[in-house]
Amino acid sequence: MTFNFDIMKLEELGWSAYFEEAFQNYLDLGFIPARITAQHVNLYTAMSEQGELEGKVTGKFRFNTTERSDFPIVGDWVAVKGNGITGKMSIHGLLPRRTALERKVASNLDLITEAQVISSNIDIIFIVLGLDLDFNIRRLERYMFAAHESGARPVIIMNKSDLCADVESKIDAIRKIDADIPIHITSALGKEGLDVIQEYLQPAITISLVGSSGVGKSTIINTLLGHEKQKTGSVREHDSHGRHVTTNRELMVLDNGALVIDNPGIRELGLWGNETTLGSMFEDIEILASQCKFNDCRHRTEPKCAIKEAIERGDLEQERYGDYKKMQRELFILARKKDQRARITSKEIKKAYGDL
Ligand SMILES: Nc1nc2c(ncn2[C@@H]2O[C@H](COP(=O)(O)OP(=O)(O)O)[C@@H](O)[C@H]2O)c(=O)[nH]1
Ligand SMILES: [Mg+2]
Ligand SMILES: [Zn+2]
Repeated sequence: MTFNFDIMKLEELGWSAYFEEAFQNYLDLGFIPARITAQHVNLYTAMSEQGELEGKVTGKFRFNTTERSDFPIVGDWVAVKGNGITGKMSIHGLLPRRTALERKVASNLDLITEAQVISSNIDIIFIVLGLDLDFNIRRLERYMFAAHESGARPVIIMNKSDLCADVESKIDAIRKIDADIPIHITSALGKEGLDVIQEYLQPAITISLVGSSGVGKSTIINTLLGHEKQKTGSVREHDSHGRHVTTNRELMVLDNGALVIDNPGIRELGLWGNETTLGSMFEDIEILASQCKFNDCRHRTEPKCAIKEAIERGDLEQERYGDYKKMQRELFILARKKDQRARITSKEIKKAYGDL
């Protein structure tokens, strides 16, 4: 028997009554819970009460899983057969996710209608923006949508304050799309503004950092860790694109017990979710729409359209309305595709098994 003083208790890894209940079915079968900390193709690393374990999903798991999103990802709790001495495990089951940050799988031909889970069982999402050339409100709206869908609490970090002279106008622009979301200004390089960020980092709280490549996510984590763990890349000055240095997601434990997930930059954030979330993000537009003369107003040429009037008065920005329409359209297409896929699947089942 070897003793590993680095072994963490389940609660320290974010375990709660929610998972305890989900784990009941596995308990009597000799499985132990483990939390996925890294993934290299199909090889996973996880932390458990037996220490760090490494292994793959079983053949049976693979065989029974049809959806990409039902495979484990960083942040997930899994039921494993594990051995702390050899450090090996086999993954037999995935516990239901308490929260999940998802996007639509990016596919060139748009043939795939599937969710990709970015990180799971997170409490807080740091949406990191670069105050240099990266600042983009449209992209932020997409991150906010994904964050609201996830069930975790979004917080905005505007990094690289040392490279921006006009921070206020950018805060104003964010306030227009969300009046309440916490916004923090930092310079990870200059180690400024990070004490406020520290307050979010509580023991057993899981935080995922998202944002474009090069905005400073890894630099922020390194600064919070107090040492260089995550590789950072320098930004080419003319286009503000960081080199892709973080290729894999990783869950790390900070000295104070907070759990932090670094992510590679997401180039394209396809919406995955439903219109209700969009409605709560664009409440002003929904309220206006309810004031149009016609119930089925499409806000184009109809008379007494509250949306058109608000745009003319300058109370609603044309651009904001445009974003709303665009996202609404994307979600409509998504819903129809999901529907179609479900129908095909049931048809396939019918073909294989007949009508029961
Ligand atoms: N000027 C400035 N540069 C920063 C700041 N934070 C990070 N950087 C630089 O931006 C580049 C990309 O940072 P990195 O942490 O790799 O970004 P990531 O892709 O989001 O993880 C690196 O060269 C960092 O040194 C900051 O606050 N100010
Ligand atoms: Mg990085
Ligand atoms: Zn209208």
